[in-house]
Amino acid sequence: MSGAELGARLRERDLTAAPAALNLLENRLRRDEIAALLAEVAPARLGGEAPAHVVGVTGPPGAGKSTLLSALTRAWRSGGRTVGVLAVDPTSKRSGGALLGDRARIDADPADRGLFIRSTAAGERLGGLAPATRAAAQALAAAFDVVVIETVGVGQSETEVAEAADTVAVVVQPGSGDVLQFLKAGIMEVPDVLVVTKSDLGQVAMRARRDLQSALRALGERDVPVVAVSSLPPPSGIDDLVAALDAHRDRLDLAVVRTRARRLGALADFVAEHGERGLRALGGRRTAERWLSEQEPGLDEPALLRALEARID
Ligand SMILES: Nc1nc2c(ncn2[C@@H]2O[C@H](COP(=O)(O)OP(=O)(O)OP(=O)(O)O)[C@@H](O)[C@H]2O)c(=O)[nH]1
Ligand SMILES: [Mg+2]
Repeated sequence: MSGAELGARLRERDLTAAPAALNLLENRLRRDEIAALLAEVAPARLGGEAPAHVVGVTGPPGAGKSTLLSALTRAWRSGGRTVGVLAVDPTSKRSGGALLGDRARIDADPADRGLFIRSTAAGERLGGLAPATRAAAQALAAAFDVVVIETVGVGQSETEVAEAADTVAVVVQPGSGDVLQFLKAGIMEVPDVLVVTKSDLGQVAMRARRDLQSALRALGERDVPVVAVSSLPPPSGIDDLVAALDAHRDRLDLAVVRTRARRLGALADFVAEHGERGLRALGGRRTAERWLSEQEPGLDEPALLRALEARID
C-alpha cells in the first residue's frame, strides 16, 4: 500500500493502518513515500493539528518507565482512549541497555485493537530521537487519542523528546539522585510533569518526592507537579498522573507547540542527512532556526526538510 493511502487511512482514524505505516516510516530508503504519508496527516489535510496528546516519557534505566506505561495504558484504555506507544529500546551492544537484568516490557492485552505498541532499537544513539520516531509520532497522532514516546536517559535525551512531544514526563525512582542533581545544576530542562515511581517502597519514595518538590521551588517552578505512583498491582497514583498530564495539555497552545516540533524536527532531519557541514552551509543553527520560523506554520516536516535542502543546492 502506498504512503498516501496509509496516511489517508490514519487520517480517517483507521488504527489497523498503524503497523504498515510504521514499517514504511522505518524504511529510510522510501523517503518520497514517507513524505507522501506525512503530507496526508499534515495540518493542511487534517484541517488543524492532529488530535492526539503526544506524551514523552523518559528517565534513567530501570526507573520503572515500562511498568508505569503498562499501568498508564490500562488507565487510558479503560477511559476509552486509544493509545499508540513508541518505545525506543536502548538494547544495543554500544549503549549496554538493560543495565538491570530485570527490565520489564510493557504489559498489554494483545487482543486490544485500541492499543498499538512498537519498540525500535536505539542502535548507535544514546538519547535523542531517530527521524523515524518523530515521523511515527506525527503519523500516529492523527489516528490515536494518546501517543507515547518512551526513551531512556536523562540530561540531553529529554530535550529532543521535549521538542517532539506536547507533554514530557520525567520518571525518577526513589533513592537515585541523578535527576535531582541535574535539575539543581540546570543541566536538565525542567519537565512538564515529574513522576516518582515505586511509591510502594514507602518512606524513601516520599523523601524523593519532597526533595524534587523543593528543588523545583528553588528553581521557581511552582507549577510542575510531582506525582508519586506505584505501578505494581494494585497500582496507585496513576489517576493523578493521568490528570496531571491532561492538565498540562489543556494549558498548551497546541498549534505553537506542534509548529515548533515540525521545524526543529526538520532541522534535526537535515543535520542527520547533511551533517554539521550542511548546517554551516545554512549559515549555522541560529540562522536556520530563524529562517524556519518565517515559514508557513502548517508545513509538514518533510516539506520543511526539502525547503532547507533547496537552500544549499
Ligand atoms: N516495587 C516496585 N517496583 C517496580 C515498580 N515499577 C517498576 N518496578 C520494578 O523496577 C524494575 C525496572 O522496571 P522497568 O519498568 O523495566 O523500568 P524501565 O525504566 O522501563 O527500565 P529500562 O527500560 O531498562 O530503562 C523492574 O524490576 C520492575 O518490576 C513499582 O511501582 N514498585
Ligand atoms: Mg523499559
